Amino acid sequence: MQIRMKSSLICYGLLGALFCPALMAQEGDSWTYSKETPEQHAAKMEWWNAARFGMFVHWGVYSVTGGEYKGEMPTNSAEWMMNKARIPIADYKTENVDKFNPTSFDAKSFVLLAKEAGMKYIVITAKHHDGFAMFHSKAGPYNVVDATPFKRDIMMELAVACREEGIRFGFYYSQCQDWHHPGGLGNNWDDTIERVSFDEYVREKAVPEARQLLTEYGPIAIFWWDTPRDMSQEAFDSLHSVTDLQPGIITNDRLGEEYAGDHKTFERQIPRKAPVGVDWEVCMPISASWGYKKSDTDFKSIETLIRNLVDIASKGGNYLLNVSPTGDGTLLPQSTERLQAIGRWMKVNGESIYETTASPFGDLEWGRCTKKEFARGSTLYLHVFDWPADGKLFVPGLKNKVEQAYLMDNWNAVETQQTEDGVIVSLPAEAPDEIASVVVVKVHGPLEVAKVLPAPGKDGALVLLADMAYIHNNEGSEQASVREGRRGGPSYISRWSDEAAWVEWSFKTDQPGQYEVFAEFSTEENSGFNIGLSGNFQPVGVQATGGRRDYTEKMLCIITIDKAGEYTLQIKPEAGQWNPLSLRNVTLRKK
Ligand code: JFZ
Repeated sequence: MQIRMKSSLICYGLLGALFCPALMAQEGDSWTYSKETPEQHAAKMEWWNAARFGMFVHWGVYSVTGGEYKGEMPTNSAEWMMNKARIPIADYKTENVDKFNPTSFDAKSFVLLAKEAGMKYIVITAKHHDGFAMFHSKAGPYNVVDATPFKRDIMMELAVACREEGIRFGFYYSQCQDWHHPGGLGNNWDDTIERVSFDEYVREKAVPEARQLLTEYGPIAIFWWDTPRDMSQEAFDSLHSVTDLQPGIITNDRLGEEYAGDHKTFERQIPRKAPVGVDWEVCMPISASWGYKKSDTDFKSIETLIRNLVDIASKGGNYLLNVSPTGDGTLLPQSTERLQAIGRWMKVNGESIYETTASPFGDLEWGRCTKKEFARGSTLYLHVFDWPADGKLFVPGLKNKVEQAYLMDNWNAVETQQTEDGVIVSLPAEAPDEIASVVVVKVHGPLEVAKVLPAPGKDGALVLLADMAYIHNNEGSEQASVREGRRGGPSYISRWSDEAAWVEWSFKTDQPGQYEVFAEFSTEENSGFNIGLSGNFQPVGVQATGGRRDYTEKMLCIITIDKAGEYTLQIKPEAGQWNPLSLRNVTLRKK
């Protein structure tokens, strides 16, 4: 387990002075407290990183009514129903708890479906914010065995089935929000509650329940905390230490604020660029809601789901795909069909996902890439989303000698041609798979990939797009970042309010001479910054374009390039003159 602290001050506050000698310095002023050596940590994460694909399950008494309360459907994810509809604890009991009887639930077939989909682990809501335990809690009778007509310990049945089927099993547990216990956070609508302290709730319920889940349910692979809130040192420590009961357990980063856990959690969104230096996971519901919601028909297409999995794997992360059992304990056919379709794809192509690491390339026009590195060579898995019409697939910058190339689907060999700029793979006319066809390329020796720099086109114009920029963010500042354009529009750099944040692009040119520098941007106020070519800066001022969404293209300055070669173009805010820009691109046009 790792805890990352922004500064030693916070570390004293959170961990107590006693623990501080155990802290190891990191770059800057952030700190790490770890009970494991980096080697132990890496070994522990090995299965998780090899897995790449897991099932998330949001299931609770809210599922009975499919997010509906007295004919009303609050506009939110169904597991938030009690909160959004401000349902009194007593009503939630009669409307939902008393009616929870999922008689069609079968743990074995549920786990087999995850396995069929190619998922290697399951993380399920043992207790969500509503405070209801989906296991036979010893901390109180508000649980599936003691309070519902179903009377079966669902977590135990799943733990057993997972163990039998070789699927790793983990618990989601809402440790801070608990809308039922009088000390839990979040319930501000039920005035019948006679409040006790949060620490008392942690002592009486959260810690005992977590301890029970980690001692009575066999090997638990993952503990997935959620919605961290400020808490006392004692509360934090007592929750934190519970997971030590399962050696090798993996925890996410949502126990407390500033707590890094073993992996980073991205929610609903896939990061544009591969996060570096962390293990990470994207959790995402298969439809719109996490918990089963009757009105939710917004199921992601099979294409989106498979390409998401590939996209995430190509950036070195895991996909935790959420499904939502209904009140009878089954999944809707929309979910089942999708899981089975992913499973069919994984049966053929799983080798290109499991045990792979991130792509060695930048953005690829036709799709994604994953890789495996071995002692004497490497395997590249080219995931082709857009099958080339001319049958030529270009792998930019690949220098290694290709030893073998074939289609994953049918093992048919394909021809490759080595060029100065990369490798060209000759493909048959028909894509083996409409969604993602995998071309396996085995190369000799350690991977050698030349970075491919943007260069002027035939018309002498060099376009530097927002998503090609390297953004330098000052630690702790509001982070300038590349954002996806609205409705497929061009990406742009946004939230660039910090004067200390700056951006740069590398490019190459074989056409020396003078270039006019244009930018497409928007800004609400006049702004001043500096443009530099490999360190030579000149000041530039621009006028307000109207609003944040009013983009304009303006010439900013002229730069001179004496000789062919590689260069970096930098834009740095001018202190005192800077007002945030939204920047779509910078274009150099040869005069
Ligand atoms: C939380 C829960 O409130 C929600 O019901 C669901 O269980 C989900 C997986 O997790 O919701 C969050 C938590 C964190 C963020 C957004 C929603 N976040 O960091 O953006």
